[in-house]
Amino acid sequence: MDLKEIKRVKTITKKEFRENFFKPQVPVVLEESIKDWPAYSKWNFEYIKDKVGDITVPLYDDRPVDYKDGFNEPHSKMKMSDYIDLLLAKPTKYRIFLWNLLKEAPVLQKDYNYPDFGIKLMKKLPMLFFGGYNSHTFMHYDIDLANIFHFHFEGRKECILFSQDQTKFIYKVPHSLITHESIDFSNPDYNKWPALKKAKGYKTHLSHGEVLYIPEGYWHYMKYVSPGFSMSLRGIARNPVNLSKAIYNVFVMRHFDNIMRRIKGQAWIDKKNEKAIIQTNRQL
Ligand SMILES: O=C(O)CCC(=O)C(=O)O
Ligand SMILES: [Fe+2]
Repeated sequence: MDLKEIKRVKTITKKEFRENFFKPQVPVVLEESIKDWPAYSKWNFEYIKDKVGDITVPLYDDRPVDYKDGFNEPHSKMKMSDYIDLLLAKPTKYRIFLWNLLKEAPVLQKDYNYPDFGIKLMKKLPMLFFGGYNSHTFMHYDIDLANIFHFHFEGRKECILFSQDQTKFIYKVPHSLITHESIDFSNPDYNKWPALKKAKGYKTHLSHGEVLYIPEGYWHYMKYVSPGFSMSLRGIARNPVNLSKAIYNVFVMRHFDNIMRRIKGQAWIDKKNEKAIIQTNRQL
């Protein structure tokens, strides 16, 4: 993989953001754009425990997709305070994924705002993500192919991104939003996954208070180098091709995949994984 370091700036104006990053759809890290948020100084594990420790949270690990699971169905549940204690005590694969802050933890709302980077953000979908030492979020793109602003708190996180035009090289699983789940994007085995050598993407490491702009529909893989959490805010996809893919994913793909899991069971999942390899190796 040819991974370029993502460009970093301290702060940015609306105009600079639109011209240099949003219009050309290039990722960027904003190092000091949320220093005025209460969250910047307050958000750490102790604070989250204190504010929302009693809430039960859905947890995901990195087990392979199983036909018995629904699309994005959680693998376990725990009280937030117990989960944070676990994160701090030892490595765990359990992650919180796409936890809607507005619905589940509205007291945290007063700690951030919707920054004006020159694109409209969806106010109903502030999402939180947590992970333990060395855990990772599989390489995926979001179902709505949104523009994502990913605000990171606590610890360090490794991020690898690919635009949609790299899809042919990264072993996408058909009828899904993920790549083949056996690939370790932090340290890929090119003998097993030779097409990855052709993939061109981006990488960075995020620290507390940094914001990563992920252009619309970009593939993203995140690895928690140390325990931490992040919040994502999103702006609707503007490119008509991305917008139509988003509509297809939400209204067709997701339901079709669920139906096929019910009818064909594990054979459906195995077949898709096999196809990911055959179709991608054709690029060689
Ligand atoms: O950081 C994570 O665990 C995943 C983040 C993500 O997928 C997103 O912001 O869309
Ligand atoms: Fe995502």
